[in-house]
Amino acid sequence: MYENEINAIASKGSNEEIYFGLLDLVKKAMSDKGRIEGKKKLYYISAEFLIGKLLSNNLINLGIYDTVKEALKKNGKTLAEIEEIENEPSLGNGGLGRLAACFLDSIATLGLPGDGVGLNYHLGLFKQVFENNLQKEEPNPWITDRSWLRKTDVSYEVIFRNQTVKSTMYEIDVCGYEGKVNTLKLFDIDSVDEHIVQGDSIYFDKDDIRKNLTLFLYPDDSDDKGRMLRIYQQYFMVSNAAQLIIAEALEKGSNLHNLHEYAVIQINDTHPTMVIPELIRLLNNRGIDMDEAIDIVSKMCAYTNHTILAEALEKWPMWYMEKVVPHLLPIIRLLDVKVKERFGDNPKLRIIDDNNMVHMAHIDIHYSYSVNGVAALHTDILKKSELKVFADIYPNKFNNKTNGITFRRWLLECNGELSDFIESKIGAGFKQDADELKKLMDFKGDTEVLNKISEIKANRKKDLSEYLSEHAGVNVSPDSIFDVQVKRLHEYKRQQMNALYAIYKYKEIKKGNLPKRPLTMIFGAKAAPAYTIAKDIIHLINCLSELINNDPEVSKYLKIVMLENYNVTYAEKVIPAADISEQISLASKEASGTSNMKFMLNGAVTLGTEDGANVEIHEFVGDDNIFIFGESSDSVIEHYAKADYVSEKFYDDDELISELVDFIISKELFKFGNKKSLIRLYMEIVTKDWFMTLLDLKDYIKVKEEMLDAYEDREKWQNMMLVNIANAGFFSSDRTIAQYNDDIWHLTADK
Ligand code: 26W
Repeated sequence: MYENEINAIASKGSNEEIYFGLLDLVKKAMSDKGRIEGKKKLYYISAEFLIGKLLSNNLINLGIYDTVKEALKKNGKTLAEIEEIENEPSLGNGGLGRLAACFLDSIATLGLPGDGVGLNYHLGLFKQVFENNLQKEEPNPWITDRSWLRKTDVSYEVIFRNQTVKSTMYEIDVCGYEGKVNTLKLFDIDSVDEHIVQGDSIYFDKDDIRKNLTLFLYPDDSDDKGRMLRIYQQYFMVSNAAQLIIAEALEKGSNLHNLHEYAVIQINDTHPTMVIPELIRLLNNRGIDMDEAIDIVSKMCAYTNHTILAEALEKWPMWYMEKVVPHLLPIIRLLDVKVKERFGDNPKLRIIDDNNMVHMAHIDIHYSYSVNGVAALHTDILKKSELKVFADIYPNKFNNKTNGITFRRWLLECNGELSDFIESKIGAGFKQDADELKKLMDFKGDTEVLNKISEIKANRKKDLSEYLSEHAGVNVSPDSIFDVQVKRLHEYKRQQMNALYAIYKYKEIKKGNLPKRPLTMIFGAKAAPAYTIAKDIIHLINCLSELINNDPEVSKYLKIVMLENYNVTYAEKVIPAADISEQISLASKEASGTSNMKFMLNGAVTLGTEDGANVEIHEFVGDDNIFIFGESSDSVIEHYAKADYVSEKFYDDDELISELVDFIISKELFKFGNKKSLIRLYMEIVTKDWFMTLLDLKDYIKVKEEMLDAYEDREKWQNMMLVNIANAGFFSSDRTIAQYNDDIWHLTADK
């Protein structure tokens, strides 16, 4: 299909001409496919959609990827160099945003009518640059004149306390794998002005909503103005969503009393919560009485919880909402009163607490018909502890939907060689039915297959090494073990524990205890701009990297790489090249994790705690094909309950621990670093360590050493790789979405 057009485009002179030629062709091809239609439609509302670059993904889903690659090859080009032209939109932080993108792919692939709804942030989250080993945030513009974004003439009025703004809706087509098309709808206002941003920083005047509303994702919320702007953004997002939902349903013949037969809303974390009172308000304005409006909306909404960290469960002061969206307050108060009428005045169940804070998750739980966690352990913890009071009164609302990833991007696209090899062994069926990967288990012990898998891994490691030497100015040996931790920076994810391991290894090498094989430790992480300790951890890793990589005695055996501005594009290069997948969060804190699934699918072996989806990965691959360490979630939860974890005791009582932690404030490291930052981090670990790094540190070192030894038994390791790939099928987002649809959405497409 499209062969003549593709050949003509591929023979154009410049990469730019080729890229834009393909862009136009793909957009046309997608419009030829037609939309997925159905009476009832899903609206997946999310503050984040971390969609990554789209060219390759769209080519794969349209079935013209190989044709394009061939045509380019004939002209001496590669798709990778053409795709360099495309900007990656940074419309998310990490897991939650990337999950939303994987879900859109699977929803379209399963042929279900469902659109994403979010915001068109002009400058994204931020672009991370390192200066003096410190993280600096710069704007990350991504919108260009010709792109995947399509301006529509859909526009709504959104009412704030002191002004009314007009929105503009943009669309990006989302093509299913060999399927039809849904859309991602991103709302914006025309008056946004990127010039109000000060130079190369992320600072801007937070007062002028018309100019700043959709500038950045999560603008700094360390002051009232920043937090207020978030409420402006959230309300803008959901008011547009609500008006869109009503307009589309009316067009399909709804009388609004039956709106729930036309629309279902998945609320992605608490950020879109205000869609509940907003929809109630709009229905009420159209003549539906309050009780009925509440009933209709409750039958339309389903809520996904992505974290049990208290600081992420949003609570907004009433007076903020009063200032931004006063018209929602009567409804929120009414929702609160109704809770009291039904369940008595239980402070744990209330929407508005004694301090006049509005608990967004409580609105979601009371007024949605489904509440789900994102991995078995996470949902269990929600039901048994964090949200127990709610699970007791609404036992049937709670359900689990273990996260998944799209295999189109995370195997077919990022590791075509592995995908092709798998196909040559078990056929192409796994592309539609990921469970078929199980057939690979027949090849356990088959030397030819194992060697090939290992050779493909070596190829990805070479690719990454070349990329890093060209783009990051660092040389790493593809023969070393690639040990990778890439994820948002947060203390609970414990990048600091991995950094303490680097210190351990450095000291061992200095002592003459040389490893059997060199180790390359790769990190990638952005820290939230106002999260000081997270930035200190980045600083530590950068300082260690400078110290170790420039020490001729040590760098033969150990290298530390901190990727600058880790994003989806980087992930696609790093994950296929990994030998070790670091999933070392404090048990009970990582809701699911999704990079753990991507690593597994690409034949890396997990080094992890029994946390999030690691638990399910462990169950699938068995004890022999994963390296587990650390205290269980039950005992961690007990430590918190009893408040009996004292990091200082671990520091005082254990010589190795204190030696490693002390290195953070050593003269060696001060040479490369900022003393204030390193001392602050040191103090945090010794006197606070809220996420219990020192609790698991020694077990972590022990198991990591065992893992490095295991790598030397090449055949055993290769079998582990195979078992991991073969058992990754469950973690396809096609499975996750099929479960959402069977249990929650109940969508069917028109034939
Ligand atoms: C209130 C602002 C805010 C915004 C975003 C707080 C926290 C966030 C996180 C970035 C949310 C997030 O990404 N959670 C992750 O969601 C993934 C998908 O379900 C899970 O796999 C991760 O475990 C979870 O941390």
